[in-house]
Amino acid sequence: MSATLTLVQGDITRLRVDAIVNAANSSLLGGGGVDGAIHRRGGPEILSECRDLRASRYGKGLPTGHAVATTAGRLDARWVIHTVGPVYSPDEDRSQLLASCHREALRVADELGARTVAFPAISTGVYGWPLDDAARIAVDTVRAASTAVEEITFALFDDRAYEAFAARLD
Ligand code: AR6
Repeated sequence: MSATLTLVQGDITRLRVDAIVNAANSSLLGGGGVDGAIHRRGGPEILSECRDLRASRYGKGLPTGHAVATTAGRLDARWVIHTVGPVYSPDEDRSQLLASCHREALRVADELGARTVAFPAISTGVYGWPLDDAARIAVDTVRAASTAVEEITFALFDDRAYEAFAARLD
């Protein structure tokens, strides 16, 4: 059975879901954008688990397109699933890496037993991915994924992102 897709406009850190996906960077040690918001609102427990991951499985950092879970700290979620989107390049097609972020995040969600998962628009901020194309990749990938997750929510921060994803869901 495939998951129901829902769009909401607003701050992903306000959602009550089993798992919130973070558009992180390889260091796993925080940053700006949605990553900064998740760490700020979720509190220091998340960073502490990220540091443990860097000291163990991910000594060289989390590779682009991969995903790993930590606690969600004080967020209204059980887990944060960190994934690293590709930086957009006009010269090189990195779509498979962006698709992989979505697939891997859902694979980790399945391992955890998460039934409701929220994604931000990965790579569309600092990493520069054009919104329409990112929406196409994100929606098509989660639709095609085989997962036990029942509800996937895309949390879009502003009107432009919301409209790009809404156009893709029609
Ligand atoms: N809730 C939902 N979406 C948000 C929020 C929020 N609270 N805040 C921003 N967005 P970005 P990236 C949107 O830059 O492009 C970080 O520094 C934002 O409007 O957060 O994957 C990391 O540490 C945009 O549409 O992530 C990395 O270094 C989308 O989230 C780097 O940025 C993604 O923007 C990752 O860049």
